[in-house]
Amino acid sequence: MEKYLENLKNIIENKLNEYLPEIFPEEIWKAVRYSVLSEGKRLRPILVLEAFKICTGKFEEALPTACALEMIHCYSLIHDDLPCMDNDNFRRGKLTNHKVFGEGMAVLAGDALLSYAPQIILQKTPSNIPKETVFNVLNEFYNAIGPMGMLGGQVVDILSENKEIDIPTFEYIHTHKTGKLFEFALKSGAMLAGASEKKLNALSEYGKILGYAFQIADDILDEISTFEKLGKTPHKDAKAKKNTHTSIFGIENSKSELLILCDKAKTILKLENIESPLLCYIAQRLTDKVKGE
Ligand code: GRG
Repeated sequence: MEKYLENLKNIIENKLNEYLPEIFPEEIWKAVRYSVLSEGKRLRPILVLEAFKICTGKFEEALPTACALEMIHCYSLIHDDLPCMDNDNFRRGKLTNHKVFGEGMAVLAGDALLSYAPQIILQKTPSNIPKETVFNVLNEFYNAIGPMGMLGGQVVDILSENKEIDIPTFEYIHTHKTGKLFEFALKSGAMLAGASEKKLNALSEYGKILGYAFQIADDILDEISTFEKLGKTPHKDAKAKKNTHTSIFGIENSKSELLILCDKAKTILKLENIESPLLCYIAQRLTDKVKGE
């Protein structure tokens, strides 16, 4: 399975390289390429491809949407690392974008990705996918990344710093800031494939739960892991007095919740007869990763 994941990762990275030009003004593309082509797991685009593959047996036609989603993820990382947000010096084992290119260029690199990613979906999705489907995917894309989605989660996260928050607010932050991109990954793959409503809903639900579980795992790893393994500075959440799953529920409860969510994600697939060793493996690996620390 790891070999299969590595192969998908290479395919995505080659496409990202192809989609990101090195043209005038060179400095912006240099900054964009620095972050996008750095060593990420490419989990979100892999999920787009897998959802499409579950429904059609192939994945190539979903590559533009998969790459666009990775570009949005990279924009969020670049902006999140800025001094006005999380103020991080390292990401993916390298200096953050603003540390290399300056704050102004890092803001613009994020903006460039935000405006360029939807064009990739529009321009590169093969013409055998109906235009109406592409339109609907784009609509979901904007829902997932904007004020109804990831950006909304980030807003509430910032407003909640150094404050005690209730559980619904905490869940809103996690399900939006992190969860919405995961949900979109599965949903868009299914939509592009013309999946039945039942299958689409089941895959979206898996994505939603996996996204929440992923953030819990990230919170746990921030407490217990190291710079070498994370590629970024650990223990930052506690220092910034952030509301994390572990700070609210305690590390052992977070670990139990993670297990429950990953089992739930796998059960959803089983109930809908969705055969995907990869989706089961991804949910399983998330829990194993935390156990292995
Ligand atoms: C700037 C609008 C805006 C939003 C920023 C999502 C987000 C909000 C910021 C990203 C930073 C962050 C800590 C997000 C939580 C999700 C998360 C754990 C991201 C890291 O994802 P990985 O582990 O990273 O998939 P790689 O590097 O492997 O791609």
